[in-house]
Amino acid sequence: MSSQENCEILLPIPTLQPLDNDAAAISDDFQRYLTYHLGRFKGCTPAYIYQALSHTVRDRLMPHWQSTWLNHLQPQKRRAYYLSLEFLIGRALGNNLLNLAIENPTQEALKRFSADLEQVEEREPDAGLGNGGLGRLAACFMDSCATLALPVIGYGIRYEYGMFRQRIENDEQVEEPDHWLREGNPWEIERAEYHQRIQFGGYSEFYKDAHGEERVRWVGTQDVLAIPFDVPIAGYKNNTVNTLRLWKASATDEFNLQEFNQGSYTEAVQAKNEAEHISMVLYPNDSSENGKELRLRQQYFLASASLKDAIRLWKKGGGGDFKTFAADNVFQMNDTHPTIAVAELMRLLIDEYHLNWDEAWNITTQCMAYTNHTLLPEALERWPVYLFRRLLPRLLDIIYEINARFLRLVSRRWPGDTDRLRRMSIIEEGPVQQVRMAWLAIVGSFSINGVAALHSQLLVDGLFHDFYELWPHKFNNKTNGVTPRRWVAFANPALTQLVSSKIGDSWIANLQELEKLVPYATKKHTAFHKAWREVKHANKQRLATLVKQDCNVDFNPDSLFDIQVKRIHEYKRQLLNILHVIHLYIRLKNGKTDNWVNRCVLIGGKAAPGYVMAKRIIKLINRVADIVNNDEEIGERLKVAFIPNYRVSSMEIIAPAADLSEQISTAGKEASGTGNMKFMMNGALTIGTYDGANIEIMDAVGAENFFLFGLKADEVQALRHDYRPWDIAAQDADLKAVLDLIRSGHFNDCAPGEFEPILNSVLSANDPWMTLADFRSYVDAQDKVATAWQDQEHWTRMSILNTAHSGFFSTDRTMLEYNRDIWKLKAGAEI
Ligand code: 26Q
Repeated sequence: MSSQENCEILLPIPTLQPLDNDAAAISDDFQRYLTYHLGRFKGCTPAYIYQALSHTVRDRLMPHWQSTWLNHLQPQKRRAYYLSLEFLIGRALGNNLLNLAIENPTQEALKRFSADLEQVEEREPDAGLGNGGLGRLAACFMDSCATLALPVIGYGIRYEYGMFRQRIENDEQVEEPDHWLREGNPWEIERAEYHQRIQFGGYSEFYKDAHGEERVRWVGTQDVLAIPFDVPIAGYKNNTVNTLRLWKASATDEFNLQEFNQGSYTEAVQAKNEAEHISMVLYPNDSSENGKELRLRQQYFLASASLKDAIRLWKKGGGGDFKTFAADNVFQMNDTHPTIAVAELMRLLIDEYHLNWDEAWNITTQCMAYTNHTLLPEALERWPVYLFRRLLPRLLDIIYEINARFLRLVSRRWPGDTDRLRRMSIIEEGPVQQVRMAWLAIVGSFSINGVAALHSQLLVDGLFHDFYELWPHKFNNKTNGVTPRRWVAFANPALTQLVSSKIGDSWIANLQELEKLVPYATKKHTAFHKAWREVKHANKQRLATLVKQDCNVDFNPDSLFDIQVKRIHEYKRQLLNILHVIHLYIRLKNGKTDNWVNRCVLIGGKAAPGYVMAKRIIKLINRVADIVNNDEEIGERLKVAFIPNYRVSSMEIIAPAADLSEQISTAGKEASGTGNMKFMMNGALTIGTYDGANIEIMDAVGAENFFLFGLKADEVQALRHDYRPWDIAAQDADLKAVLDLIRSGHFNDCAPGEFEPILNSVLSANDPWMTLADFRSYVDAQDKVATAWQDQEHWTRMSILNTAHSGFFSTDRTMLEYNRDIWKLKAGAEI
């Protein structure tokens, strides 16, 4: 792309006026897209109906997108940028219809073409640009920022392939590529004119500038272009449309030409391929896998492109004097993944804008903020220094300098404390030197937050304690949330209607208003209670249909729906769940059916492709399901299913249908959890450990409406020194029976010893997840669940109270707290 092409010509583009939203206007536009744009003259497949409808809806976002954008670009308007390697958006069509409040006319318009809106919505592939909680949180944040009219721009990567699709074959996970862009993406707009050039490789060169100043430039690099694609993020009925800007990697032209002129056409194409690899695929592991060069490339690609773009926007909005840059801009880093941004901003300010070190450092440390999402030490990102030296040599110079200055500060504060220096150094010494990304983030940021009260406390007590002693003011908590638009209003229209019929509909944008449901909960035997149960029953029917279709298992909606969906990880303890299922199975086989409560247990989630134990757990779940479901003696008393390919759009069906939400991680391991909040909002009760946001959920709803069990985080730590799981098993006949049954090969599929590694892990004194330690209290809590279920009126009351007290867990609240404490932005048209 030549610089001329890059020169913007200002056109007299008018302010767009809102389009008509009646069925006739929508149907006219739809027809025009189908014919004039897509060239479909007679019949057409559902895929084209989806395309045409999406464009019709996108047009209706455009006037608001234009006005929001112009508003955000006003001079001196402070903006926040959410930097994240993941945005797990899911589908857009239904959500946009909801936010524009045009579901009804759209439905009517489609009827004129004998098309059904629900079926059309099903055509849309999920935008699965994330692994799980962290990526979905970013998407919920974007939704709330738009709804609150906060000037926040999301920056991410436009992965060609999102999270892999999971199939279950012979009870095992099989991964398939997710080519979600194959049929085009009507929601994105390419803005090639705003591309950025990203450098890799090369070396640092020292030179004197025209004024004789010593400067450094990064030269001899192999460059890649970053092309932005914008996705509109609509606020809820508020005429605001924010922007999610996703970068695609593309080869530079000269890169190709150089090789091409030397006659090596294939090499030129290969270079192009390599450049474009950067945005090819999302890494599918949710606890970090260290050392993969392509991943580091992705991280720098995102950080550099986004910072350069933010500076460009700032300049365009009148910025020029970097003294005001930190007053105008704040960057929120979603975990350590984009934290190379700290060093990149320093590089840009020093090498490109010629600020001195102290000026640049002051700016950087006033506009960077870091959110931590994990306490697991193995998930803390470290990159080998040699990789940095090869890929990002100039950035390594800067990191070394940041570290040298930082360690000087530490040694002034704690003279002679070499052990502390070693602990706090951004560079970890050892056989292979490593860059500790979390340390870089902490040193470079003015705010560091955890994602639930317990998690934030554990951070400052443990992992980040040294830094907390140095800078206590930097640390804060921001308890996660979820957006009630997608997770209640869109996913659960029947409940939405029922709630709104009692308390009006302003709760959708002000979730604390759900408290008004409390009086309706406490009055028993009312029509409201009955209607509440009917809504749940219908949602369970909808899920049962999906389970039948995807798992070929019969779920009876009259049974208790007991659900655990999330990534498969040992710390999340899907194993504990399945041990309980086996325990119930044994009880039934022994004829202990008194006061039995029929249960349907649903488990779903993806295992990282290289996580052998997680895959084995999936297999065990499926084997147990096969045996239990096909046992005639068991019948409807117990059903078990593993739902394949758990994703955002399946949660939209699952959450509204849950009676019981399983949040059973080892205490101190789950930073927050957000599925727990989606279930609670939809009236499920939680069975959970004292971990992550479960604690705050229990505080909000009251211990009497929550099934708590298990060791607390400090008890887990204390027990570690003398953990004897085999003694626990020997002393608990029920547990022993469960383990014996697994060991007997009862669930094996002609594969002797196949679940031995699972038994060994739970029976090991070093089992970090201490599954057996919580078995007894988990089973007891499950028995309380069953007893509670038998009093349906009481259960209904608890269910309503869960929804009523879920207001705190709206990301609207979370975003208001980020804004109050960290971003300090002015909403809407205020400047
Ligand atoms: C890192 C390096 C290389 C490759 C992959 C990764 C990687 C990718 C994703 C590491 C971690 C993740 C995702 C982590 C995650 O989802 N954490 C969850 O974040 C939620 C939102 O805060 C919390 O609710 C969950 O408790 C937490 O597990």
